[in-house]
Amino acid sequence: MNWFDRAQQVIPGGVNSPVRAFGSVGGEPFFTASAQGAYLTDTDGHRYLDWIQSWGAVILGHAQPAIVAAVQRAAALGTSFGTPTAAEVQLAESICDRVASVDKVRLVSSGTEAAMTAVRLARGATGRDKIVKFAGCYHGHLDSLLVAAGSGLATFGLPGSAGVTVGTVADTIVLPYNDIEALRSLFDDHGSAIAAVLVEPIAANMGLVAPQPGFLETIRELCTAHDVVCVFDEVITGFRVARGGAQELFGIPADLTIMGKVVGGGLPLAAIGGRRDIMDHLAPIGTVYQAGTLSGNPLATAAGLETLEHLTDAAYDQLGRTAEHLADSLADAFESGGADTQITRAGTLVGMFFSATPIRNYAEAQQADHQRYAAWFHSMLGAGVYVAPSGYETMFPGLAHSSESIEITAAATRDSLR
Ligand code: KE4
Repeated sequence: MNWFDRAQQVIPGGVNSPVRAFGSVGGEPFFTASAQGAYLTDTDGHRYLDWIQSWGAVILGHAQPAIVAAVQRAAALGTSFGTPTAAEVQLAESICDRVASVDKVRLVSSGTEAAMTAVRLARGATGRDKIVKFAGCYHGHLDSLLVAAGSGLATFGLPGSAGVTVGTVADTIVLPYNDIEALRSLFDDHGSAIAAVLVEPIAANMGLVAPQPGFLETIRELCTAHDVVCVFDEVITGFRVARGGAQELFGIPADLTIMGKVVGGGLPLAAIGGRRDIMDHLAPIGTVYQAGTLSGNPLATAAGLETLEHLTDAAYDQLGRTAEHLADSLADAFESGGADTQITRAGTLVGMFFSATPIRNYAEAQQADHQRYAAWFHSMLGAGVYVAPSGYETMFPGLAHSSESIEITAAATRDSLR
């Protein structure tokens, strides 16, 4: 059965999310039949060592027995009630316990929904309109953040997708990531009109790009000085790069935090959390409307609670060691093959670019050799190793990855370069 041919008859592009179609690297996507630990098995029975782990939504490894059991137990008690449940309270308490800057939490079903809520909430709480984001950062597919990465410094957003109106992005300002000067001059000119600055504290949607020293600190300083809501999008970094996410790793508190992926344990759950004085603007006690039929769903809260239970200090130590070992092994493998690459490790995330020079922002990420990346991707896939089907993504080392996983990956990389 060629599932891709069949899928394209009834699903646009044959996929339910564009990156899955292998458009950036070419070729046809495999269809996964099952997964276990660090491995995916496709409908033809091929096994792949999986460094994507559902784009970071899975961190304990696929089909982790405690997660499966927790979801099975919850399902047997009913799949959705549309009423409050104790598990939602327990998950919100667990998030507040981990992320120091989060006093209150609203659970939703996707990172996009959490980002959309953050934007509306920041505008409602401040009475201001402007939203600042950084080129190359992705916060989900909400209209107001689907803006083109403008050229030059502070550019007012231009629609980044068909169907997004000029008016929708007229209040969105796009800056280059890591550009402290552009940030300062924007605040000098427009500080009092800005509702929020949204940033991925470690950028992982333009490839992996770490914040330069002073970048996040300057965002924090300027937001405080101008009463602007500082929003960290920790959908990828949250509960992954440290127990309390990037905020703990860098020691910089946000005012609002967008969370997702890990906190849902692989089920549809995301969250917006932050300062009580901001969060209390949300309906039903505040005037900023937000809602969701499946928000705080019992299956997802069961998977999220079980996942956080397993993310102990020892787990973070292991994730850190795996990330360091993977980064070092990849660097050695590429160097041995004479390839100019930048291997980035930021917290427990590992990324790579085919580039002779470091990558600090989206414009530079676009200059990396993405054709060479595509060739690497396919030779790795042929060797049974699944890395991101785009050079603008990253690798997600998890608890199911072992030294053997890394040796297999390094050997396949050396072979791909020969
Ligand atoms: P979702 O709406 O896809 O759950 O979350 C959107 C989102 C928000 N913020 C950050 C930092 C994100 O990385 C994402 C989604 N990440 C992509 C992978 N880079 C999801 C993969 C996909 O689009 O299929």
